[in-house]
Amino acid sequence: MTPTITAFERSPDRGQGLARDMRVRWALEEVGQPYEVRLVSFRAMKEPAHRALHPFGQIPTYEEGDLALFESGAIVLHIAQRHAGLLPDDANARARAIAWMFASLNTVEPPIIELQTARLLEGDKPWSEQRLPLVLDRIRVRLGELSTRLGDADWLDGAFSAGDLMMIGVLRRLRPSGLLDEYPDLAAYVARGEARPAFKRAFDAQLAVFTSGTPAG
Ligand code: GTB
Repeated sequence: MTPTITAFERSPDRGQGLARDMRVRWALEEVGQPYEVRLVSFRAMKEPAHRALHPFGQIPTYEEGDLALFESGAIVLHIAQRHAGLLPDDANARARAIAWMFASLNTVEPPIIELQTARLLEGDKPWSEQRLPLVLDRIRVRLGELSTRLGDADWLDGAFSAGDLMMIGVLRRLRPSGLLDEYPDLAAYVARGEARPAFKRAFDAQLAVFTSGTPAG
């Protein structure tokens, strides 16, 4: 059965692939599972029909027969468990790959979201100038730790896994900030992920949504 995911009808990132449907698209491409996309507007996301799929009125969602899922991490884990290619066969290695998925979402992404909140939503507050360096430093601590663990390896734990997919998806959100460039090994890690054919197919698919909705000229 072909799954259907949801994505922004008009992504605020203007086709940079920073919204969370990108992780789901990438996972589906990695395992060779065709999928359909239903584009939703910001208004439609908050309506009952969409909230029945996603209680918080967000994207992405995933529908496959009787199953409806929300949360990009849960969706990618579901895809990785149902198809070969994103999780190792060895039980311990599989558990570690899943730990990296959680680490990306619970340990690395929160300060990155904080930075976006500080800049986009709180940039005009009188305390913003004092807060921003604290937030930046919290991200640097995490990036330094991640860089130390990655070392000279190509991927976080052996072969490329759903753990790398999620971590790279999270790190890509730092692109606009320039912070990733302070860690050339992490920038190279992200570039390795982006060089994967499955990533490119997913990226092009989400970019096509943006370009098809952009008036020429
Ligand atoms: N924890 C959930 C998950 O992992 O799936 C978070 C889902 C989420 O935050 N979805 C966002 C959303 O639907 C889109 S990805 N927002 C609309 C709303 O809450 O009303 C977040 C995002 C948005 C925009 C950019 N960007 O423009 O660069 C990047 C990331």
